Amino acid sequence: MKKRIPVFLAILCAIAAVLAVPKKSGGDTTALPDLIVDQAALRQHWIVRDENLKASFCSVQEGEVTPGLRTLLRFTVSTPNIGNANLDLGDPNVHIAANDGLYEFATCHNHFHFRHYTLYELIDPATGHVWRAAKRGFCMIDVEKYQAYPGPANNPRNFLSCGRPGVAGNQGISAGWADTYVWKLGGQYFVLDGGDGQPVVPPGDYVIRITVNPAFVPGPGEPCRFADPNHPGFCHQLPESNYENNTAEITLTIPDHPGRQGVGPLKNEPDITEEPIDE
Ligand SMILES: [Cu+2]
Repeated sequence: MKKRIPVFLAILCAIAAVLAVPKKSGGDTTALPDLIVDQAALRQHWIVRDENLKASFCSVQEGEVTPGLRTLLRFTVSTPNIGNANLDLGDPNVHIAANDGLYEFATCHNHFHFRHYTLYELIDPATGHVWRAAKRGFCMIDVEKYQAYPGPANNPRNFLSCGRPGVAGNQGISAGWADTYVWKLGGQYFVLDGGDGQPVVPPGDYVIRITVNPAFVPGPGEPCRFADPNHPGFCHQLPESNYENNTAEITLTIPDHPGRQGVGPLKNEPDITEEPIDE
């Protein structure tokens, strides 16, 4: 008996240790961001209208849009992080110094942009033709809380600054927070009248498809930062626990003559005289 008690205790301790260790480290290693696209925000915030685009707008310069009266489809994109870890990119200056290809300096915005953060597509379901939007880069920060986040409601806001050369930024999206690009911001539009060199978008039914952290096939010499576990050969720029929930779509009808007041949930919103940019 005297001998068996310590053995029994030792076994208990060993079991407790085995149970405790994976619980702790497992919780750490499985904590990952999970980016989604807020479908409701997209559905509730779009407009087709005629707008006067100034030559001074960054989106006009970056998107190679001919200034003047253009017919646009504007829309809002919000990308919440519903995972159990922050998406933490830190200071873009560090990424630029490391030459890792994640960031570039956007001259017109005077801050750093993440490349290929979100894919904006306008699709003609009849032909499959895809139009691209005017937006060229993204600065990821915590813009607003995501009300439908299933986790704790008191997650702190951590990421607030885009950064520029010599000025440290801190980019990312905290768990429970969303980065939101409202419809008024530079580049949050498709040009429908051919004014950006793409074909004219005729009136009819279309799909807006937004994909955050899209899958891509790396080109020669391009690193595969995070391999997609379900789609061999495809890679992502950012880590996530689930790459299958990264897309949202809405269908809409593009009218023949939207006019200045416009058509869509945001009709009658005031004109944009100076283009706000993402900060
Ligand atoms: Cu910007």
